[in-house]
Amino acid sequence: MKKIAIIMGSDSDLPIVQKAINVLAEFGVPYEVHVFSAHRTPVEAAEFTKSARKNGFGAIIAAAGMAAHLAGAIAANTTLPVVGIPVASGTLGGIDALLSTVQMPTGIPIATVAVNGAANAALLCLQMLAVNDSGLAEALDKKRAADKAKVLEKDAMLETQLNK
Ligand code: RP5
Repeated sequence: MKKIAIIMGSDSDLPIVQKAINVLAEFGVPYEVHVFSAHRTPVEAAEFTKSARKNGFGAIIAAAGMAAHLAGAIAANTTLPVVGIPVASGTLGGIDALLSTVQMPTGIPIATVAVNGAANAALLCLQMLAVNDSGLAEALDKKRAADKAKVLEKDAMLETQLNK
C-alpha cells in the first residue's frame, strides 16, 4: 500500500496535524510525519518531496500557518496529489494561511481543506488511495455509515428531550 506523507511547517502545528495522524492510524494506512518549512528548511522540504514518489508515497499532506507557502512549495516539486491544511496560527485566525494555500497558479494544484481541517485532509488522501484499493474503499464506506448512525442517534436523543 502507498504511504501518506504528513509535513508540517513547525512542530507548533502538531496539535492540529494530530487529527490527520489519528485518522490514518484508524484506517491502518502507513504514514510518515515530518517538520519541514518552506522558509526555514526549503532545501530539505524540496529534497523530501522530489523523492517522495520513488520512496513509496501516494499523497502528501502539507500543514502550515501564517504565510503558508509549504503546500505550494511541495506541489512545485512533485506531481503526487498534495492536500493543504491552512493552520490558524498567529494573529489573523487562519485567513492568511487559507489564502496562501488555496490561491495556487494554474498548473500547480493543491486540494485545500478547511482551516485546521486536518481530519478531512487525511480522509481525502484515503479516498485517493481507495481509487485502486477496494478494501480501503469498503472501510471508508463503513466509516460514512457509522458517522451517519451517530447523527441519527443524536437526532433521536434531541427529539425526546426537545420535542414535547
Ligand atoms: C508556519 O509558521 C508554521 O507552519 C506555523 O503554523 C507558523 C508559526 O511557526 P512557529 O513560529 O510556531 O514555529 O511556518
